[in-house]
Amino acid sequence: MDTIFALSTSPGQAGIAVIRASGPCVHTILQKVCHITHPRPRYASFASIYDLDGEKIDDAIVLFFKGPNSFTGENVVEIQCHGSRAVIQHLLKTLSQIPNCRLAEPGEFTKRAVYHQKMDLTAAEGLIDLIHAETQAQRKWAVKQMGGVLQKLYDEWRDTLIHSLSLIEAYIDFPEEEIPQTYLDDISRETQTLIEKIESHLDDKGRGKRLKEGISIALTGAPNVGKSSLMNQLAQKDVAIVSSTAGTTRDIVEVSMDVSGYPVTFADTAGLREPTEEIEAEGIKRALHRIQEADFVIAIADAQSYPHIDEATQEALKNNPRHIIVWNKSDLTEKIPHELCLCAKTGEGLDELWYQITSFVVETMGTGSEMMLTRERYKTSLTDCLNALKRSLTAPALELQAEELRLAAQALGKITGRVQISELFDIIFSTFCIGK
Ligand SMILES: Nc1nc2c(ncn2[C@@H]2O[C@H](COP(=O)(O)OP(=O)(O)OP(=O)(O)O)[C@@H](O)[C@H]2O)c(=O)[nH]1
Ligand SMILES: [Mg+2]
Repeated sequence: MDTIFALSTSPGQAGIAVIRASGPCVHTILQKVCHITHPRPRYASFASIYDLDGEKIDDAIVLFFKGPNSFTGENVVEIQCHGSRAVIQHLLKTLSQIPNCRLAEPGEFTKRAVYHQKMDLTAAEGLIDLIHAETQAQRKWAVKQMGGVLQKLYDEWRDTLIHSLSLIEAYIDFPEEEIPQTYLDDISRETQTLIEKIESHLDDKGRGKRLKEGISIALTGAPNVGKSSLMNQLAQKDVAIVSSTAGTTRDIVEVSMDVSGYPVTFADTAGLREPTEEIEAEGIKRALHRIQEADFVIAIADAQSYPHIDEATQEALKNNPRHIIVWNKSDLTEKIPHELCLCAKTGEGLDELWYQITSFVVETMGTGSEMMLTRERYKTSLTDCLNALKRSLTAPALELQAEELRLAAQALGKITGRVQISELFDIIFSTFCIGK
């Protein structure tokens, strides 16, 4: 097996850069580059590092991890050198000159960790998510997944299945003995319980998807009511063009924000009306689509026309029951009691709107203790498992029941990587960055 190496910190200038290598040539690297012949595992050594011609590259801190007690399960060395482009470039070039050493592919360190059973696939995916986490809720769930919550759950379910399966198979192997009815009843009961558990687990109300992709909130209303002005207030920057010309916004303008730790994408859209020309018509078409797809819609109306809301907006809101109405331009009229009023020009009333937005987000995402299904592949395999379990309940023969239970166990094993699935490995690890 090759020894792989990569820059594990982000490229570019920095105080310190970490270059990591894993594989059988780690000792050669320690000797030839760090001039260390007897590395002490897990101890930081201050060492000068050299290229293969003996020219000093830099001073560094060198850490050696002896396999299997390392991230990848192999021998690993981490070189913490100074983070200049020149140092990094020269060190990487030097490592590439050592026979059987090559630059790692994206995610290859973690891939090796999975191969050496340091973690399962769900934990590895938790790690990918942790690296990409931008909000606190994303970080919290990623840490949990990396810690093995999903693995534990799926392994438990798989063990139950394998237990049932082994009971049945014992009787298949000895057909002269009839399987006692109480065994069959127990297996059916266990299968039924598992079906219920998986069904409730699968129904995560889209939380996992939203945690990963963001909760989508769309702004809508007639032209000129102040959607773009409100967008700029929410974003606290000038992201959308504001003008007194009706029909200014055409393209969807998106801004991603962190709301109570959750990722939220706000979308400013074209004002709804009978379009005056082709481009506006396209803008409105996109707006209507976004309103329909959004998790939550903020409809803006002009406080001066209270309580009238234009037809087009009313029509659009029928397609999305999760919406609130905000009366804007409150500075131009008397206060309207019991309504959410706003002045998007000055930001007055924004606190109340933020309160409503935050409440929606927190309600949608739950208390934080729920399981999240952040990947489609989990859902696909869980559904396969569920279907096989259901089929097993009505299987006309013991052999067929066993086959369905085997398929169900395999589907669960596919999530954690308990079965041989090298093509799946490639898909998952290609989304990593190099050096992890
Ligand atoms: N007085 C007052 N004027 C506002 C307020 N909010 C927006 N406006 C003005 O209303 C006009 C339209 O604002 P926009 O934010 O561009 O409205 P819009 O809904 O995005 O309009 P379209 O993109 O054309 O659909 C601008 O002249 C804004 O300055 C407000 O609260 N009070
Ligand atoms: Mg606009």
